[in-house]
Amino acid sequence: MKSALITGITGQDGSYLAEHLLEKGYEVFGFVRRTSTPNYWRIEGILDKIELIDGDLTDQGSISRALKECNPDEVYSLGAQSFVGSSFNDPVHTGNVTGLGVMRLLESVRQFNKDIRVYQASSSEMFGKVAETPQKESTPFHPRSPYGVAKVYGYWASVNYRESYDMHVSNGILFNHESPRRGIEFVTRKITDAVARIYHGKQEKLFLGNLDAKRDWGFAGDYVEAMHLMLQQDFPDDYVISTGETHSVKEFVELSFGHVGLDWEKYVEVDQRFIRPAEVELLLGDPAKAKEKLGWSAKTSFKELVEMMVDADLKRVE
Ligand code: NAP
Ligand code: G4F
Repeated sequence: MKSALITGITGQDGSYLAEHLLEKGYEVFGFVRRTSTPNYWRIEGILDKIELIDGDLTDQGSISRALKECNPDEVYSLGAQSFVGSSFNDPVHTGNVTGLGVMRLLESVRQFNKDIRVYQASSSEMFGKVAETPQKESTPFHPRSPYGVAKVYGYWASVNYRESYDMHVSNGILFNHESPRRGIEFVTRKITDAVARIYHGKQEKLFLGNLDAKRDWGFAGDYVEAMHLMLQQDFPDDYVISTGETHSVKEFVELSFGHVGLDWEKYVEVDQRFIRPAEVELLLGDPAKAKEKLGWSAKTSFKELVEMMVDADLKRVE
């Protein structure tokens, strides 16, 4: 039986990945930080099937101890301060967790057992002010936030450990992926939650920032399959994971309100508080390499994703 350690198991992707690996017969361990109130809502259904190990990505000793405790075949490095908006307010903390945290993990793996395969959760935010469209593995990086800068550090740390120590470390350059388990601060979930609350008479307005930003949005459940596939390859590599379609925030809004028969223009207002100091205007990924080498492609359409999220929030709010 194979085993895997997932950092960030309490997050959106960690929860889907844990379920996917359990289905594949893995023994699954999760690296979790202590919080005053446990936030296990996403992994509630599998708590009796996984083992949680305490630690924090800012604490090298805790990472090394976790590796010794579970001795995994694979490590999935998903733990991060992952919200771009907050990274402008806590840039140093974001750098410490999202950037240096990756280096700590890689170094602990190298010292403990360099044959452990590692997946690094890299991001399309690294492309930032995009040099070309669509973005592919060879597109130069130009991050536009402290989060993006930290992810570029984690990306190159991963490449460096692969080249220096011959370790099996792969970067998944994932474009935005969403689900009913998405954090409420991200724009998609903020919209679908508001649609449900407005529909049920519990909210009057939805305040948003830049409605013209475009993203390549996919479903998180599809994307975790690509993470696993990367670690099953003979050689480590870097892969863009995306749908190959881009849509604006406004389109997401229109479709979400339209799904419950509401006219979005009556409810949505632009609020300067949600405009970022620097914006990533357009992301569109080219997933050709993932399709060719991993046999992976996104299964869920944009419309299916929006409707899945609105329906889940309608049910929850009701
Ligand atoms: P998420 O829901 O925000 O989850 C982040 C996870 O990291 C949570 O489990 C969180 O734990 C954990 N974490 C935060 N700080 C930590 C620390 N100091 N020590 C240990 N764990 C810590 O993010 P996600 O959407 O699942 O994304 C997973 C990864 O993929 C992240 O690295 C993200 O940056 C990257 N990524 C995401 C997307 C996307 O569109 N979702 C796209 C590209 C890349 P708590 O529950 O305790 O907060
Ligand atoms: O949903 P967002 O906050 O996601 P963003 O910034 O694209 O980052 C997400 O995707 C990255 C992959 O590209 C991940 F690496 C990262 O961890 C995270 O998961 O914002 C999407 C867009 C932005 O252009 C933002 O300015 O929506 C725009 N937006 C407009 N109004 C808003 C709002 N974003 C948020 N969060 N809240 C708003 O009110």
